Amino acid sequence: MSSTYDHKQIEPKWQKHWEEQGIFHAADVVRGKKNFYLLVEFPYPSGNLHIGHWYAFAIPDIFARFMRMRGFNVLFPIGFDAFGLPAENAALKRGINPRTWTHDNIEYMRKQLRRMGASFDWEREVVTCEPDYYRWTQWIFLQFFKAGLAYQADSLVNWCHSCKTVLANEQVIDGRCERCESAVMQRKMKQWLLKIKDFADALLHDLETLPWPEEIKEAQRNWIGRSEGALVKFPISNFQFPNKSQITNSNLYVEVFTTRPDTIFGATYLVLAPEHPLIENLESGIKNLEEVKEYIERAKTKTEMERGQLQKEKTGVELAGIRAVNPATKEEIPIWVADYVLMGYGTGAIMAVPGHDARDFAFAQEFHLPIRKVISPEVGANGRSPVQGAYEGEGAVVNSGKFTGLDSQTARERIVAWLELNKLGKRSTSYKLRDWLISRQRYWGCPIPIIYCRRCWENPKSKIQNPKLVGSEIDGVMHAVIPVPGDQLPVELPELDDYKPRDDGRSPLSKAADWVRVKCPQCGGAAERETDTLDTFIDSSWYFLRYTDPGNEKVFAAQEKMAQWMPVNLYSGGAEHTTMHLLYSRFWIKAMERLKLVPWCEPYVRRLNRGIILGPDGQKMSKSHGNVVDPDEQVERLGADAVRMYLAFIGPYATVGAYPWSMNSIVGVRRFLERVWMLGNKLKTQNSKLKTKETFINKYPAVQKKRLQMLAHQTIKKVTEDIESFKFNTAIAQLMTYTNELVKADLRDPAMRDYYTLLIVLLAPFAPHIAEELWQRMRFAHAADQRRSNTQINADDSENVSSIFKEPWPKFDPRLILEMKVSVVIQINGKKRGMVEVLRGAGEEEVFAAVGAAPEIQKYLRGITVTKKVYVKGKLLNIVAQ
Ligand code: ANZ
Ligand code: ZN
Repeated sequence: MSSTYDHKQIEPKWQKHWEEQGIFHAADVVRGKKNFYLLVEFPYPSGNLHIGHWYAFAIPDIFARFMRMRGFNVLFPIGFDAFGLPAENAALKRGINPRTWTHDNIEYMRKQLRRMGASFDWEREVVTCEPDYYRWTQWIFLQFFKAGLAYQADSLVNWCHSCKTVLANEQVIDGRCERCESAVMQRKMKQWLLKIKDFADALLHDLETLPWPEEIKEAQRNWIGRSEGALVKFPISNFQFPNKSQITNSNLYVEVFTTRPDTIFGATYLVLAPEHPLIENLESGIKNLEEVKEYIERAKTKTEMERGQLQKEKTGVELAGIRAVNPATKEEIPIWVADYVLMGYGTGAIMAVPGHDARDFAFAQEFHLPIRKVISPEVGANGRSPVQGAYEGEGAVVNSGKFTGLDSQTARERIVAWLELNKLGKRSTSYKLRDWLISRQRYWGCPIPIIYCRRCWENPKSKIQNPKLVGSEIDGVMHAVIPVPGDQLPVELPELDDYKPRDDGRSPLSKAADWVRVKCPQCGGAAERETDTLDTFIDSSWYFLRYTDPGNEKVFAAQEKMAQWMPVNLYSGGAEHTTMHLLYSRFWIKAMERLKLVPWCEPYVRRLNRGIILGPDGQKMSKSHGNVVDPDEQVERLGADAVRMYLAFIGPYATVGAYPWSMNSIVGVRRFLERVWMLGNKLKTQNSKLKTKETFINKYPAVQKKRLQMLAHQTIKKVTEDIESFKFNTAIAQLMTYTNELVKADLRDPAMRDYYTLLIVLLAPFAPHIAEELWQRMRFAHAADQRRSNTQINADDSENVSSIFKEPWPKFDPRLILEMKVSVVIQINGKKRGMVEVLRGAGEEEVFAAVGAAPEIQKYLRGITVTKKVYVKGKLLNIVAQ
């Protein structure tokens, strides 16, 4: 047996062993064990694992292994989120079939993932582009459709003229196409949507029950963006029309949404979004129609993001000849069209109160519109002071008729009551959240299982048979929208010669004429398939259910199987998924729950967002910066264990930080593993030299023995608690301290073997391969010793316990833990910034790691680079940084 640490030899060996033994396969039920479902966001099969993947998978693996050793039956699955644009782009660029491209990438990544030594249950792998998976994606979609939760509507989409394609929001960078950089236009197209807005209140309400980090919850709240306010009607009083009073009493009005009805007396003009349908109705009365139309055309070139920005210069055009009446002041006010008002929010129209809204103020100044002050910051002020900017706060109501003198909150209530009484308005809630646009004019996605039949629409009987039958216009002709029957699922993606979207924006699937033409499942006549595919966020909205029952061909997952594992105990992923993926999948499960397809209304109990790993230069890793660290190279040189352990050491995992990669530090971690290895070697030789008890006792004072015992128990406690709270970095620091003490101790002590075994067991979740190797060697050495001393060894023992990961996690004895901590003063550039608690005898590394776990000190290091550290043992660490 070789006595040098050779990761190239041991890592593949144990990976093979674990897989052959099926050690990480999760049975649904294990007697006497609780189930624990640890989910990581499954990767997109881009074709090559980068350091980010390692951070995403190898670090949660620490927790998976730890939980197993603690006696849980752990499900730690993996799969591939395999539909999406890059496959299609590769197909377009290099002429490869997207399916081939995806499968090749998956194949390669499976190998890479295995080399990571993560304890995935490969038997449950889920791949979303496989028909046996997307069959159920289609099936669930159809349940939503039948329940009215999926519908079609004309929607604005981002359109790139030169690529002739619809772009996802994330493909639009600063208003330009991510690929060809030409300006993106907004274009109206018929799209499929899901009614996520119906669930906005439930999504907000249930968020409060989740023990998630507050910043994630806050981000979701903001995304949903619930605002309470009122809808108010402003009648149009166009004196161009013959009879003014008739018009005023007609139902021609502009309805606005406002959160500040208390400011209605200050509404000096109205603003419509350029897409507002009323503009078309008013055309005959608009004197400057040409100018208005031009403005509306120009607005199409801007994305909503740009339009909504406060700093943006204000543009707009008045609807000359048309005016509205402010129902509170009875004054006639102008109506403008401006792109800072968005069609998708509220009613797409606002009452502008330039005295109290910053954007309205900027606009009014630009176009010399009247600004009237109706709220005064101090209660009792007269409101006649000159206007300087917009006052957006609460205060005393002024210049507001019978409401003058009230405080703004009370006025808000009274004015809404008055509006309701006069049928001019009503209380209302608006949400920033839009219904989820799910159709994509793309090839590489899950086909939408819908068939359009003209005959069924035109046949009067079909509406009698199915009163809920919906129609859809295709090229000016109405068709019945018919779901593909369950026994005809999946609707498989056809092969194509050309994956490019069509010039008219329609999906490339529409080119597969034979596939599009289909017999109507209802009337048997000639019908055609929907050619759009589903947003890939749908594929990832339920994959975690499929992991519980991946092979099922009868249902998406059996209720009993889901009941064993769901809801997910812990979901670890990237901060970039805080709003979209997490919100979409929460909605998806709520919709399934409404349809009684699942019994719970939240999919994930706990959520953890990790940070990111930067290049060695502190910049985001990217090919153009030349700072990309290739994990395969690192594994080759230093081993998977060193890479994993270094990433665990780099910073607290549950904090969304950005950690620069350091070559020195990973080498430091590797040295630590070598030290652990060498200690094992020394221990073996020392043990065999040990002859009598007497010689040992003489050389090894009892005090020191006691100290080591305390440290051992302290270490169990610290490592256990730190892993539980995802502070893997400080757990590792503790293991380093412990190892240092073991190296210094008298190796001839028979107890040393136990202390060393403890080290290996505690190390196992972090560096599983080396730990397994050392542990197996100890076992054999132990067995050999026992044989030498003629003790009978249990033959079963060596067969059953075939892995360190079947060992129980050690327990500590609190009585043996004396206060062994010291407080070290931390200075940064000579200034005291706080204290950290470390174990007596801790080295500079451990103290510095403790600083990393102390945000109140860490914040002083943000943005500066540590150049030097001066450590006075157990007392002071001075960090020199620039
Ligand atoms: C009058 C007013 C007076 C407003 C005032 C604000 C302050 P939040 O809080 O984000 O919900 N608004 C309404 N619909 C809009 C749209 N489609 N595009 C752009 N702005 C819109 O914002 C609600 C406020 O945003 C509404 O209340 C409205 O302006 C504006 F002192 O009405 B407010
Ligand atoms: Zn039909």
